[in-house]
Amino acid sequence: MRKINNIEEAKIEIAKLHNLDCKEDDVFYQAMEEVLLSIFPLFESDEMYNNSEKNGIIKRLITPDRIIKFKVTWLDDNNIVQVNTGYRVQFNNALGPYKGGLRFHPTVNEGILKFLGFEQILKNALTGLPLGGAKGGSDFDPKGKSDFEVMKFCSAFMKELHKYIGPRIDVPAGDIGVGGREIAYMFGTYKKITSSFEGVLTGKPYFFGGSLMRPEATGYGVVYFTQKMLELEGKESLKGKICTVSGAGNVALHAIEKLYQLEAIPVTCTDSKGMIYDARGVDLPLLKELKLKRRVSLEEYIIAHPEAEYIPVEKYPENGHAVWDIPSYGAFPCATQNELTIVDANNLIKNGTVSITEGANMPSTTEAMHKIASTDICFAPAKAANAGGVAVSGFEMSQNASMQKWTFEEVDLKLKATMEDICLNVSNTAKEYGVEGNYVDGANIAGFKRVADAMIAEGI
Ligand code: NDP
Ligand code: 2IT
Repeated sequence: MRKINNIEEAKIEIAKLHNLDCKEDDVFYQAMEEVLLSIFPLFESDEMYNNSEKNGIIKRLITPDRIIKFKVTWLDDNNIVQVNTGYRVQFNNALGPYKGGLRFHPTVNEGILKFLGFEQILKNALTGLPLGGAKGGSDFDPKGKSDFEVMKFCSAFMKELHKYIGPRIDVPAGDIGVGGREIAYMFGTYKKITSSFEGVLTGKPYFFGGSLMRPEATGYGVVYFTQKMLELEGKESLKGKICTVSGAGNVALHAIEKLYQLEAIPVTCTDSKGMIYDARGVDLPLLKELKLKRRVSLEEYIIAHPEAEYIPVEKYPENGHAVWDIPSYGAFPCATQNELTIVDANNLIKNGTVSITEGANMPSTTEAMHKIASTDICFAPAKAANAGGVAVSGFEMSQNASMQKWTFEEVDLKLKATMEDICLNVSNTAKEYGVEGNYVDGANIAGFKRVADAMIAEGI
């Protein structure tokens, strides 16, 4: 197998092989480039993928099946008509129905959803479940909206989206800005329009079709993956260790919860306005109250805990984030894309961090990832480490289809086994392709092979 000597060389080879259709500075390019660099050795070593010129496998993989874009009009509490844009990127269904979350955030655009949809294809492949890849959402900002406004928006959004989804076609779920409340409103509207009670969305509340443990699944899975990776790499477990976490939403808070259950000490969390550093360990019940119930800024944490530190975004280091300069054994970026920069990577290295696990989708910049890859830090990439959320979504689909309800313990056992299997598969694949310990390449190669094999077998 021919080794890539440097990234520039690989980029030139990839560009020669495939006429890539996107700009170098967007997030979709970033996600795609990372995957293509990882899988490049396959084109050198494997007869089937070698033929990629002929079977067009890369071009087919990086081109979404379809991008649906629609207008969403809704009435705010002042009876003013508001207009947002809705999207669903149905990327690839070689392995199963399109599957992936919906993001409601003012920054949402086609490029972000293409990057998320692309990542989702390989992530879903890694779970071993029959799931294709998709992503969707809207530039609607749920912040500061009343509950009634959120309901009206969700209902208007589903009035369009319902035309394109179905339990065997495309099954959306949550992501940033979309949790149980939003999924329930969308499910209610889908049911009214179609008169059909079916598993068309996952992440539903438990009392009408949701799976136990879906809210916890991504965060718990991130920690299960980390424990297994540390074990495989011969490092000490998380027990008794200081950990830093970013984000204060669904993924971050449940990662913190699992860290406490394993007797680690999570000392930070962040939101879009700033960071909390509580050296004794963050107060999880208070965080849940502030972020999941009251939906207010983290700044209120210090009203209850004046001895903790609050650092607003304006005081972060230039091009960096204060959270990644707090010394820790394990770091868990769980907020959003590109929240861990080269400045942050240098701080994590300087402070002797042992593991970095991506809970968010693509939280590390390309530069940061390359820097970390040149050290012996154990690095768990998002598409492997945060796959627990979509795995339990898959379990929810199974429960809905068979009209069954699994217990919390049953789902937890299956989640843990799934995360450990993914970790082993990724680690073994890395070994097989001569990049032992490189979980980024291992995840990209293992995910790609599963999807590519199905695409080639299914024909064009
Ligand atoms: P939530 O909406 O529950 O929480 C997001 C958190 O990140 C909030 O604390 C939010 O701050 C913060 N945040 C969002 N955008 C930014 C930004 N631009 N800058 C700084 N902070 C920001 O989302 P989730 O926890 O569900 O998602 C977090 C990450 O995990 C995303 O990358 C998502 O794609 C990924 N993910 C989610 C899964 C799931 O099952 N939910 C599954 C796999 C991955 P604030 O409170 O101020 O808004
Ligand atoms: O990024 C993700 O994996 C998710 N937002 C969850 C997708 C899902 O379908 O559960």
